[in-house]
Amino acid sequence: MTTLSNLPATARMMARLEELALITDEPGKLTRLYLSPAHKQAVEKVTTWFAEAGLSPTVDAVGNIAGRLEGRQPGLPALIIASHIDTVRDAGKFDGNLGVLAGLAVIEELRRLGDKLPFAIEVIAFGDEEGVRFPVTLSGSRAIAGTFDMGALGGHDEAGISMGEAMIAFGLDPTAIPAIARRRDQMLGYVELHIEQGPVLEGANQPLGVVTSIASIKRIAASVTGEAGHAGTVPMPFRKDALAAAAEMILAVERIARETPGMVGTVGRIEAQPGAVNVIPGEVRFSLDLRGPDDATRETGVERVLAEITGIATRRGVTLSLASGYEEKASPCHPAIQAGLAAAVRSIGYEPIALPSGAGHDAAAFHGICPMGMLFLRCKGGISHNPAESITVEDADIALAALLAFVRGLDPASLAT
Ligand code: HGY
Ligand code: MN
Ligand code: MN
Repeated sequence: MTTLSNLPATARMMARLEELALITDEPGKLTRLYLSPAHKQAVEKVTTWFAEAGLSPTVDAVGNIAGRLEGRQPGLPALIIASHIDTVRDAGKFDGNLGVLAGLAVIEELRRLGDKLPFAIEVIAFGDEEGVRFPVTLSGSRAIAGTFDMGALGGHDEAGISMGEAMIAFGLDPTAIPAIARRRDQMLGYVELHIEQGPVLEGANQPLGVVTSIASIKRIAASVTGEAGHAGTVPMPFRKDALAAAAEMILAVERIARETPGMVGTVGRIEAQPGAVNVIPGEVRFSLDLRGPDDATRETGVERVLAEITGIATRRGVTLSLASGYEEKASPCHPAIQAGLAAAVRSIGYEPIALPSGAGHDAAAFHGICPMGMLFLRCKGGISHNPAESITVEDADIALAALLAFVRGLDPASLAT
């Protein structure tokens, strides 16, 4: 069983993860949103690491960092090993960042071993997987996959800054985005190492999982308009309390998701205006994140939620308006990549657990574009999107060994279908 624990690769990766985790927009917690000052600093740091590894890194028009290790001949189709370096607010240090630095570590090991593969490797650090700042997400991975929607440049953040304006302020040229797309013949496939962000691997007492499919996701921005009023003088029957209405809607989301096998529903953000203790809230905005293991489950669940919250609005005499945001169909992982990852996990002495991903990932942007797959690593308590997110160095070691074994064992012909 070849592990890397006696090699600097794992230790160096863990040290880099700690270093990257210090680059934040919010001192005292890890928050690194797309095109923020912290994202800029992180791009500089990761670009330096890619350059030190001899990857001639470039930063493209959406802020992706791409480095390339040539195969036996220059210009061969590339296996993309990637993930994201943006985070949610008050994030853990491994979500996304682990996949980028593991790709870098694998390339450093290949160079140390002197391996020349029958394909190139591109390691890419995407900057907008979380979609926390702007209404869309997967901006970086979709640009590489050739599916970036230029209309997304008009989406605004909470400060009213559009994505296009933020790109220009970051030093990027949005007009150059279409040129980022890789041609299909340049992409052999896509593989991403990511923490599981759930309890399955821990429950199975196994360090690694092979993802079967990535969740079907729909995000909607909801706003409820009632009537602001005096908290002391408006009798209850006369109220059009936007926050009380939103609260009933949120409980309906929870109930429908609980009743629907495999579905999850989350209201992660809510704001009430005018936000004074003695004023009946007149306006409430909240986020809806609805998911299912397949499109049918998710779409049925979304229909039920929208019907129910519309009914609540009517009954309460408030107005509900909905703005559709990010949507991603379920993305099954390529069988040959699943098989290759499972064989690699077995080759280092572990049992690969096949499991779906409830989380969205950049990998989903490559579904239908090129063969795509994901390797999951166990994380403590399945906790993620939380500063308590953690992995062990032993598991990181095992993940690197598996990813390296996958890459070294990959037959490009197996991905030709
Ligand atoms: O929301 C997600 O599932 C991912 O973490 N962006
Ligand atoms: Mn992630
Ligand atoms: Mn995440």
